[in-house]
Amino acid sequence: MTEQDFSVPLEAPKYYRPDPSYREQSWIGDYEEAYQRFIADPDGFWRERAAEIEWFEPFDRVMEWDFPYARWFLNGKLNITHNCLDRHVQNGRANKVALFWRGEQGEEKAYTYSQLLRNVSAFANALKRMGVKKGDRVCIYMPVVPEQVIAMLACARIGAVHSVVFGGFGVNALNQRIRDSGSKVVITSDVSMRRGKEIQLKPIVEEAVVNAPSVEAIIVHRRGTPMVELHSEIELDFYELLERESHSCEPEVMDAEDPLFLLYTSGTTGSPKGIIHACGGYAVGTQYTTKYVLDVKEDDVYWCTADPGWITGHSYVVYGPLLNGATVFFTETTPDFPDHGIWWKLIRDYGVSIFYTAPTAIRMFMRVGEQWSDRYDLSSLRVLASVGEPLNPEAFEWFYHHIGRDRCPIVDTWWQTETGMHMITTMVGEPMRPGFAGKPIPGVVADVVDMDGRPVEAGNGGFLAIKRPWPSMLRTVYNDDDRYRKYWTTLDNLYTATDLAVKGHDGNIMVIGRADDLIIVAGHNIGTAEVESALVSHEATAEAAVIGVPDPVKGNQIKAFVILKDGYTGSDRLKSDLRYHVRMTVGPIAMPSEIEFVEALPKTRSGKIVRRVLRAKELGMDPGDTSTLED
Ligand code: 6R9
Repeated sequence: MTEQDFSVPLEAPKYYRPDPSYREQSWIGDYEEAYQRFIADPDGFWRERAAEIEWFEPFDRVMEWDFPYARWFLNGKLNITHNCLDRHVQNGRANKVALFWRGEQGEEKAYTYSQLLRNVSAFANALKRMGVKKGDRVCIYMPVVPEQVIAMLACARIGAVHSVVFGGFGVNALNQRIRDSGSKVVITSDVSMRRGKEIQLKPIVEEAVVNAPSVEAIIVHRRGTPMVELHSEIELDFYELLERESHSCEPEVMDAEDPLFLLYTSGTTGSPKGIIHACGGYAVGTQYTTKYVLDVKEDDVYWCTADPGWITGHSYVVYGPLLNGATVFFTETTPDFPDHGIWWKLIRDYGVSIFYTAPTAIRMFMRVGEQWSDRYDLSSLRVLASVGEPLNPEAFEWFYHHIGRDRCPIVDTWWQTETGMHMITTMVGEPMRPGFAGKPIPGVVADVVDMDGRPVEAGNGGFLAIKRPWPSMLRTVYNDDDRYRKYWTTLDNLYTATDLAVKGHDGNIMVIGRADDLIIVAGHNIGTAEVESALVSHEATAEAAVIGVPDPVKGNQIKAFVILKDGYTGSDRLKSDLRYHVRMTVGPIAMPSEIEFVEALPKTRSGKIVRRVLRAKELGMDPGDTSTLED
């Protein structure tokens, strides 16, 4: 890739500036100052962050770097659940609500910190009694219910390594993950709820364990009506187990480098990778970023819409907020059921003050129109945040005006399953530039580099790379250390997962998307996200995906799939409008040669468009494994 392949739009950058009170009252304060303090003494910076959690035994060194392996907080001993639960119970938060949960049918549950601790301890005792020991893998395959969080924390309490599999995956995906991890126990629910219907999970588990000899028991959280029967010898009831146990369980003393969990990434090619995170570094990284990036305060009601089955749910529904003693709201409710106003109603009803969601959800709300959110008083909101995909400027503006009501900062957080915590963002209180995620957070050294790992000039594009280890980085890929090493060897000793990005003249970074989402047209590299963003900025477009289709002259040409907003109908006239619009926004080289209007786009369950499937369909090829896609 040459440095001229990307360019920042030529117009003067547009910034949104939060009220100065945000910066004054934020945990981070002045970003530049905080960043310089980190650069002056990186180990000292992380030592201070590590002092914000409790250690059973202090560590004797902050970090040891033996390329490409880093060890953090050496010989420190801790348990993350002591920090998520006991510590708060002992320090005046015993009766503070830790979890507010709301089901699809309107049912509600709340757990105070002391109630959550008692449940986690009892379930941890049950796992122990079944013979689950430190280091054993436990697969958790559940819907978004409090029992899922209890199961995760109970594993962490006794040092078992949880492997959460998103409850929307099918038999093959689940089987592959159970076998790769060698899970000893599978914890599931009989059903999950989706738009008023019960989806049976238990039959999926039954099939997925058939050729998984490591599985000794299946624990079923029974919630459907009528109550499902437990058949085989190895099936046990979640609450029967929990209720006969004592409510106190000493946390296992974990070394900082012991594995905390593994989580499989939704790779676009190859088998899924089991990303391993370590106890100490992950606790420090998620505690730090939840506090300083999302600016969580004592009285906040915090809602992150991710499923705990993804890394965002691990770090920013479960561990990060609980490490900070926050009140977490979460729900099984999809954003369109019973209608498109439900999320805004929940924000109003629970007084949510920090709201963290994904661009795909925001674009869906844009598509149905702001009449749904306009109905609700959203004045409790203080901070908005986004993750998962580039937040294109149109989605930024919509989120800012219609949800934040021109008042709340938007924190667009770039990070990955592999990074465990936020890496690049615009800190609360700093000027926001739509389309740009922002700058590396204090603690992170990142840059946009060329193929040889050399920083590109401002205004140019390249690979997003991390130059210094960080505490919550992945430690390896389970059973596949070669794939771990590849993260560090692709770009000459820097970490990359080949996201493409552009470095702005103001130091802000615009993330374009994964390099495999790149189309080369007549020798020019064109990021699919750039073209899609242009299409979405047209008034008629709700969502768009583009792919490369082979062309004898140009190598590739661009084909676009477009979902129109309600009220627009596809016509040839509109097609040429859209092509002209892309030509004017990105340039003639990015102009799609073909546009097809569609009703839906293939997406992963976490909302990422899977262009590979569109491409395969277009070219009449086998789309490969589609078991991980949305219906
Ligand atoms: C946290 C998460 C990681 C990939 C990442 C990038 C994309 C995530 C983004 C973003 C632009 C953001 N991504 N956040 N792109 N702006 N704010 O999503 O983890 O599921 O592992 O995906 O998602 O391409 O490399 P994960």
